[in-house]
Amino acid sequence: MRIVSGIQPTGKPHLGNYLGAIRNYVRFQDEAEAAGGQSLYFLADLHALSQPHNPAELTAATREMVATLVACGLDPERCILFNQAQVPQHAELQWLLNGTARMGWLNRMTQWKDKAGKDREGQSVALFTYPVLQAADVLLYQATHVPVGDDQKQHLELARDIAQKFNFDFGNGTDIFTLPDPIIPPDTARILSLRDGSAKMSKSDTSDMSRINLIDDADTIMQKVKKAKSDPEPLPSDPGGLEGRPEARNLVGIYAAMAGTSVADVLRDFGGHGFGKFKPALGELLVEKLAPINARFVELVRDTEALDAILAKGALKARDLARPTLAAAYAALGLVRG
Ligand code: AQP
Repeated sequence: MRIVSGIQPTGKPHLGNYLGAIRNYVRFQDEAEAAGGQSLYFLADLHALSQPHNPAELTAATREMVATLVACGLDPERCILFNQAQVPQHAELQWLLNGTARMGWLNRMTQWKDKAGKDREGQSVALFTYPVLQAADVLLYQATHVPVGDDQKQHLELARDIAQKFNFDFGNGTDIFTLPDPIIPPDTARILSLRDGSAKMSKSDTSDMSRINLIDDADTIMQKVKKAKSDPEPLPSDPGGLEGRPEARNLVGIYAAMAGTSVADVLRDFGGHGFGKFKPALGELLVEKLAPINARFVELVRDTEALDAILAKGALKARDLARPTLAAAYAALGLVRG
């Protein structure tokens, strides 16, 4: 079992990242260890270059993201935690895979279409080739499983297509790359924006009110939940009644996920009550569950040297693991190296 996944150090990590991905990172750190495997988690700082960015903010956000991941339960002694920029093999393998990935495949990516919108000509090349770097990120380590939220499912399918074509074209009967399987949490694969029931909660949303940041203080969390978009109807008594009510379903789903219970159980307690009663309960639950993460983050983020040391140590291990696969890819392509 080799688990690999990444998160962009852009903006502040939020509840969607936590429930869709980070919580699974922690779970699979434990499972991989128990199975005698390994887990690798990286900060996708190279991916951050696909959008206009401020260099000083990227540096600060990278350290904040390490602190957040450790505060959420990743243990750098038990998993490999690093940033792409310190492992040049990611960018190298991307270039090798650029020869295999097809323009048509990339053109079909919904994230590219959504982010580029009508201005395709004005986008960076990096935004277009983003999924090829993402394929390199996981194929480089022969990942078997990749914990991600729903929005990354299509990119992972593309990584499998690239791996399959590369193996077929250049493998000479052997598999250079393992085909990775996504691990998508069944109930929290897509946490929605608090302001718009048709959009996912996202770091890049211009409104901070659209998301609960993992390091928001108690007052801010209560305020954001209170202002979250809902509807005037009371909550139903069973999950079927949430049909066609995306905001209500989202808030109830968040409650269930954070309480470690089912949507049906939450509705058993709150069915028939309006949001005037449900929202304060949800706010308090979030404050209670996020308080330890918040406290640990505040402690960790002060020590930038310790955070940099975590990344340097992780990068050393990642570079070692990446070497054989990259060498095999170079050789398969017939590239001569000394
Ligand atoms: N709303 C979400 N619900 C469930 N999972 C989510 N993920 C992201 N948003 C949700 C998962 O978190 C991991 C890291 O993804 P990311 O760094 O791309 O985070 P983001 O919030 O999506 O960041 P951006 O910069 O705001 O990107 P866009 O603009 O694409 O939304 C991934 O596993 C992701 O699935």
